[in-house]
Amino acid sequence: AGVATLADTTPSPTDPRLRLWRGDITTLATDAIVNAANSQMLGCFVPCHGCIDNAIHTYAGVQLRLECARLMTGQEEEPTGNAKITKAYNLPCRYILHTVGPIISGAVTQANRELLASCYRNCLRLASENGCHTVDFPSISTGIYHFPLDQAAQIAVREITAYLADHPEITRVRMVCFDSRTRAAYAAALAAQRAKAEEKAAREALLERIRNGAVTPDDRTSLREIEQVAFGKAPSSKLLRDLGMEATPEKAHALLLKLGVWDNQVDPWPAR
Ligand code: AR6
Repeated sequence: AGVATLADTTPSPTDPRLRLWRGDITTLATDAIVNAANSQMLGCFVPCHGCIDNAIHTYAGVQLRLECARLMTGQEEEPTGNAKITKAYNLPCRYILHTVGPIISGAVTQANRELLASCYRNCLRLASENGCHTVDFPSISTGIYHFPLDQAAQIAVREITAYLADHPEITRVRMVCFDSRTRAAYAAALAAQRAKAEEKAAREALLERIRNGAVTPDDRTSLREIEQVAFGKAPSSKLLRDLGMEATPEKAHALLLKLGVWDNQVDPWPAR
């Protein structure tokens, strides 16, 4: 009891270093856990409050509040999206990364999304700079700050995956989901990411088969289907050559449309 192993986690289908786990972040022996803080960065002051900031400060001990106060000397507020690092005192992890997520009131704006993304990026950057290999995130901003859970999950999964792709020094990121609703939202975000990755891979493989003149009977069927789409103009001869489809411009045009190389609204062929 009270001990979590990797066997308890669900790996991301696109990068097994990213995992989901349902539980309490203050129990984890890891290099760094992330705190969803407020802009004062001194911890929650509401007794018995259910927020993560309160749990982390309670279990880390009062020394954490003192270190935070020292870090905030001469600084009134921590900007949203930034991150600071402290020791973890009585917690079993080595460090705490404190970040302030965006507060949502009304519709989510692009600025809100970018700030949430930068919370994840800045925490991971700080983790790398401080020699951390394993990092555990809560679902930032989706509690008291009211960021819609599904959108927040997509942003978190996207940012963490993108960071991992360029940073092999981070060997494991765990998304710690406190309740089943949060767990379900992050599982759905991972599934959506996998579907997107599979679609992209399938598209690239089809393009490759066309270039190599190795179109399969299944490809032919889908090509026939898309030939039914009406086209006004023909694609450029260079693109056709690149696709190895010089003889059938309509097919190439239709195929590229289907492959999402351009969308229907945009004229892909400026006057030649
Ligand atoms: N372990 C993991 N996740 C937790 C834990 C825990 N022990 N406790 C809560 N969560 P919130 P916010 C989840 O409200 O929305 C504070 O008062 C929780 O279920 O803690 O970023 C700060 O001082 C939810 O999924 O953070 C700020 O004022 C997620 O953590 C404000 O709350 C975030 O919920 C920050 O709001």
